[in-house]
Amino acid sequence: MGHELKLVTLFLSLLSVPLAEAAIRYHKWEVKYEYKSLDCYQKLAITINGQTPGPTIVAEKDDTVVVELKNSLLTENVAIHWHGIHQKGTPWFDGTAGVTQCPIVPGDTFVYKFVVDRPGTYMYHAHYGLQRTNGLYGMIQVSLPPGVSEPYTYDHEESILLVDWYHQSTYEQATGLNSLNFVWVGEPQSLLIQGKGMFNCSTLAAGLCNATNPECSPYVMTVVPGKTYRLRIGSLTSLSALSFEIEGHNLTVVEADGSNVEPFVVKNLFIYSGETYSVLIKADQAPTRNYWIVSTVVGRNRTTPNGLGILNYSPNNPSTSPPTVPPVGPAWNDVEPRLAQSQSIKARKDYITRPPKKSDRTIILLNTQNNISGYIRWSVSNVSYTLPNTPYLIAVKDKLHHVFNQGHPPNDYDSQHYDIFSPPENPSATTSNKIYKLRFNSVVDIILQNANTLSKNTSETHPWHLHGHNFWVMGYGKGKFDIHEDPKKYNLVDPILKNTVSVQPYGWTALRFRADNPGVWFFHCHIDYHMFLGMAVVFEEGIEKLGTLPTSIMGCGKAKVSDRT
Ligand SMILES: *[C@@H]1O[C@H](CO)[C@@H](O)[C@H](O)[C@H]1NC(C)=O
Ligand SMILES: *[C@@H]1O[C@H](CO)[C@@H](O)[C@H](O)[C@H]1NC(C)=O
Ligand SMILES: *[C@@H]1O[C@H](CO)[C@@H](O)[C@H](O)[C@H]1NC(C)=O
Ligand SMILES: *[C@@H]1O[C@H](CO)[C@@H](O)[C@H](O)[C@H]1NC(C)=O
Ligand SMILES: *[C@@H]1O[C@H](CO)[C@@H](O)[C@H](O)[C@H]1NC(C)=O
Ligand SMILES: *[C@@H]1O[C@H](CO)[C@@H](O)[C@H](O)[C@H]1NC(C)=O
Ligand SMILES: *[C@@H]1O[C@H](CO)[C@@H](O)[C@H](O)[C@H]1NC(C)=O
Ligand SMILES: [Cu+2]
Repeated sequence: MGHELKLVTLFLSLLSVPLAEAAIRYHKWEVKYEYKSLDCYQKLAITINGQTPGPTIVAEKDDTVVVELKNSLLTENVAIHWHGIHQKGTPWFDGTAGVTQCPIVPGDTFVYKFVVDRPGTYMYHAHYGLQRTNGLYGMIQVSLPPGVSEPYTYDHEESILLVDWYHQSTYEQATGLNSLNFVWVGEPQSLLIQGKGMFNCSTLAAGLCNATNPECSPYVMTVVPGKTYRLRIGSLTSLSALSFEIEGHNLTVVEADGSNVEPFVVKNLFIYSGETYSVLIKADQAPTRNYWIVSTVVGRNRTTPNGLGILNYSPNNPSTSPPTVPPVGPAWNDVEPRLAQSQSIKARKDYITRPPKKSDRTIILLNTQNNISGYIRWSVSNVSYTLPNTPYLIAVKDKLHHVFNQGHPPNDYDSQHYDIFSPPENPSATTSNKIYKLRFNSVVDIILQNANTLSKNTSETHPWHLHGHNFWVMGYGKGKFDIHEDPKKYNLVDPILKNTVSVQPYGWTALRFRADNPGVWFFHCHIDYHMFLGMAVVFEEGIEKLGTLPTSIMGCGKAKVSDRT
């Protein structure tokens, strides 16, 4: 289980004078359902080799990661996405069912093989239906080769994956969301820190919830006084935006989605689903006691109790609860500090990659909800997204034009007249699986324009994640984007390169990226339930540059292996 072979291959590097080595990081995973009591409440969770979160993939820049994945879910397909890994030259291993591959059927083994070409903190997670919500996820740490160092120093590092946790099964959730009698999933029951939480079992009848189950205990991070720690923090929540803090310790933000950040100090880190950060903490507080590690829901009127962990200063002592009342976290509805923190994330001096000064194309994506013949959907510029059952990568490459809607999705909604502060006037959007074709190597601007949902005075926060690329975050604003004035305020000097970014209620966020990665790429809200309800688009670029597709990604819809041999 989880064993790792290091097959070393040598190649001559032009940059470092001697020989550099790139290794193959081999993992053999079995994915299956198991009963777990992660927050004391027993429910089925999806595990990798018995664990959730799954094993952390540790690699060095330019290593090849190989994951041999066996689907032992018995009655469910699976696919795993390598979040933040660009898959240059291997778009078929992006792991997005319906976009880049057919899902892996029960009993089958699928081999993912890709190069991790940039150092940083990344993640992996299921990308099939609502499967991620069941615990199929983990972290990827890509370090620099020996002899090369980060522009900051630390003594130790630790990965912390933050999620929210529901007691209801995803089958019930999916059915409720997809019914004429719409049933919303509500707020999560718990927040887990590195897979651990503490639900208050005394609110439930005895039986399934058992606070003395040894599996259920708070996450503990043990520190040595005086040392500096790099925390690689990732969020894969299904719904919640979070605030993360460690009582009595400031966090120095140094990395975001794999890019070096001009360091800044915060008391609490706001983190949206799909984002990763590295923060430095110094164990410089009184070592005679322990401190709370806290995650808190923000952006929604929370009912979920804070997730609690323990920073343990006494390596030889039991991890006792701190003597204090845990910090309550920031107010859920105060957007200002969240926006301010997003805006303070800039590329680190000496590590700046400047964006092109102009883009070739601008696509405005209006974020709202629609009511399609009684079905509640999220929509993007008046389209609720659906996935075809023949993956796009195969359909586009093989010119199977009949398997998805042809033509262009909207480049804009009616941005002149649309009232973003009111529920949609005509809420009957269309469903479609059309895709955006981007000219290879062109520079594309995306404006995420947030608007009112179907309910009065309501606009939600959405973290958007782009597969296959990083984008520059050009700017954030409030209200309606002004296509003539706002681009003048773009940050052309030191914008950060990220793969996930949030758009705040009634606000906009502008992104720029170069369409230079041949393949078909998902761009979607990283809230699982929003994506499930249509909050997504797909980009295609340079597919003619790709060689033969591997047959292992085929075998569903009209993607038949037999057609190609
Ligand atoms: C757990 O719930 C019970 C019953 O509602 C309540 O009395 C108790 O204070 C709760 N405990 C905590 C730690 O919140
Ligand atoms: C709770 O778990 C403990 C330890 O596993 C066990 O001894 C106890 O019987 C369980 N209680 C219930 C109500 O299941
Ligand atoms: C955290 O930073 C604030 C603002 O810079 C400072 O006032 C405070 O003393 C710092 N706290 C600790 C524990 O270092
Ligand atoms: C948040 O929820 C609480 C409890 O349901 C409610 O009393 C309060 O009015 C809500 N706040 C807002 C701003 O909607
Ligand atoms: C959606 O539309 C149906 C009519 O087709 C209506 O009965 C229902 O109330 C609407 N729901 C919402 C949330 O607007
Ligand atoms: C959205 O689509 C519906 C149905 O096709 C149409 O009636 C409506 O005008 C469209 N709204 C906008 C803002 O484009
Ligand atoms: C929505 O906000 C406006 C302006 O703040 C207010 O006048 C109105 O009463 C609010 N409506 C609801 C349903 O809360
Ligand atoms: Cu969303």
